[in-house]
Amino acid sequence: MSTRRFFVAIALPAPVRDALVALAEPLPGTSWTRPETLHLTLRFIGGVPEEKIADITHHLATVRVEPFILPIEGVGAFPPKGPPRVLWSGVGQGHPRLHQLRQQVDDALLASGLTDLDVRTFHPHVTLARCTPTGAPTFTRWMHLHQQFAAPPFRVNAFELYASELRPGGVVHTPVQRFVLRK
Ligand code: 2AM
Repeated sequence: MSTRRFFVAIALPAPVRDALVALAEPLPGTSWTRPETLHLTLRFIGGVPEEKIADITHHLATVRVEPFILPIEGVGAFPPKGPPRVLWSGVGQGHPRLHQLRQQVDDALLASGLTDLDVRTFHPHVTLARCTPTGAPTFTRWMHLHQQFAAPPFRVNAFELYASELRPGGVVHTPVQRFVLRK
């Protein structure tokens, strides 16, 4: 039985992706996200059987959140201390509709029967790069250089369910279904 991995995310419009791509530079041990796969994950689902997807999309379609404006800004690293594994850009404080959206997505997934959602705090971010733990001073310089970064704010009109597959050329994200935001 095929079990692709799935996740729910906000797709980023081209001007935001362009601004994020401009943060990339050759850094030791660092692999930058391909522009077409930049996204803001709302919830990683993981591997589920394909026959479960209809139920998941049925429940995700019940989400009711008004469209909202989201500025992607600032940069940081996971973990916040020690050698970075991930470089990201975030969303700053606030943005209650983003958190409302995440909560409703979780509620929908739970209602569809998924029980093992990760309980860690939601840190909304766009993963820009993954790093092997080398060159810490270089990352400090990069983060300092871009701490005032701000992508053009954009209107979140929808969210998407994606399938993620590891192919020989790297990870491929395929949109499965788009859910338009509405009250
Ligand atoms: P992130 O890069 O924004 O942290 C699809 O794999 C997306 O789901 C990834 O880009 C990742 O988002 C997120 N994700 C969260 N937990 C994950 C996990 N355990 N394995 C893979 N991806 C995960």
